[in-house]
Amino acid sequence: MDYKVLDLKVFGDERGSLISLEEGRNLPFAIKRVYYIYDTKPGVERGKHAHKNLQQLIVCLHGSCSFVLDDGAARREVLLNCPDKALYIGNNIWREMKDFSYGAVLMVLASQTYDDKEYIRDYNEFLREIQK
Ligand code: T46
Repeated sequence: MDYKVLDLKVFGDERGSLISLEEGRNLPFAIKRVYYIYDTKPGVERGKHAHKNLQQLIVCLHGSCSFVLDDGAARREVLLNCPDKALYIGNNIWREMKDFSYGAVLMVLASQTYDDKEYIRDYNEFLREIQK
């Protein structure tokens, strides 16, 4: 399944912590878009789609959230609960996000600009797409 959980290097000292995401070093693509998700309401689930052509790196900057990842053959669950952990997701992975803690903030770095046409929002269509 085309996903990875990366342990990011923390530059920490008595002043606090700093993490850098840099193309070619710990970021496997050039960033074309950044978005963030916050103020999620209790019990909500988000995502429930796959992308035909999009790589993303996701960091939970505050709080926690779970990702369910599915490549049509297996399902994995990843808990993001620390800013020094990043979730990389490649193409053709169905994702669902759930269990957002109060005040959770997710930052997402994306390899492409927003294009609604490259989303697959129907699970059966996703299964058909990955058979091709
Ligand atoms: C993903 C997960 C992790 C835009 O106009 N531009 C954008 O760049 C994005 C990401 C969204 N939007 C609009 C489209 C919808 O009207 O914002 C609204 C909410 O988007 P969506 O329902 O797709 O949000 P999530 O949280 O279900 O999914 C998002 C990303 O869309 C998706 O790529 O992998 O976060």
